[in-house]
Amino acid sequence: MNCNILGAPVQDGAGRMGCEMGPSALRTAGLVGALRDLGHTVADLGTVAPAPVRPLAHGNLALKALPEISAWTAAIADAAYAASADAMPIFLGGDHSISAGTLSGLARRAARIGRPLFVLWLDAHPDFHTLDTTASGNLHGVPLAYASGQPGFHGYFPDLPQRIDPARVCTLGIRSVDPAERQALRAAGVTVHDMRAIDEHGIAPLLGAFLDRVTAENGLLHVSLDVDFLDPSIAPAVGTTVPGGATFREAHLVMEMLSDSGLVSSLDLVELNPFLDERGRTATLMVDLTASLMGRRIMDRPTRSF
Ligand code: B3U
Ligand code: MN
Ligand code: MN
Repeated sequence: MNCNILGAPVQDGAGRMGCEMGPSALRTAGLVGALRDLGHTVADLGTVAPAPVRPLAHGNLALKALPEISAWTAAIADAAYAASADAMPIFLGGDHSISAGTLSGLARRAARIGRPLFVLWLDAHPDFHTLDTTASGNLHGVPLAYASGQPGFHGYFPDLPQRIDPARVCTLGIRSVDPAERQALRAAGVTVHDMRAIDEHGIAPLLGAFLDRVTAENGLLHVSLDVDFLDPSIAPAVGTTVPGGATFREAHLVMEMLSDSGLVSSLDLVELNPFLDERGRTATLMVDLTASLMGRRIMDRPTRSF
């Protein structure tokens, strides 16, 4: 496969500094080499250049860095559209606000190709706040709501060329949801597989059912992997740790099933804060998970295993 690597060193959407170093840490942990070892052709396209910032005032006074994130969203959307023309883009965050841009650009690409875009959101949080409902004001909490066309972004974030149908979004690993998000997720029809669902059913059947839906509609599949999907004991390098996350084995199984499916057309690696890491172990784990998604296996398997 041809892969395009693109750095998006955004940190203003998170509550603390450090995600700006995420692309460097993922490169240092050997992302490009791991992909090449698996036989992929990799182009490192470098770093998205930020768009010019213009002043923006909003009634929600808690909002932080609205002009900056709005500008990044425009720049990243254009870069994502371009990077998805001829290869599988892998976006290196940066906090999760970069996905406002990646999803926007990829939705535009999917519409151009004429195929539906599905999204698998691997995260402790659904990131389904609007500019009006976020209490923390951290804009890494809004990208999924923005990209799926929830109200209140017009005039503040770039108008979407194409929205993502929330019925084609599946969130997995969820364990921290604010009341306004809970209501909005239900109304929009987003599939939410929280940790309880994973405990009750196991992660494989939940993911398998979603992949069957993508297959049935011949969809493209974007995967957005937030470090805090993982349990903090294996992935400490994130500003918003929530206990009870995906285990090492669950996370690799998800990646292997995604690889087997052959459906994944783009990937975000987000929220890595190298300042909080322990000798690079979280960055290394993110690279290893990407390798599993891109075909690394313990043993060959003859057929799809779910
Ligand atoms: N929902 C909370 C917490 C949060 C969302 N995304 C992250 N944290 N990483 C908020 O601030 O919007
Ligand atoms: Mn997130
Ligand atoms: Mn999160």
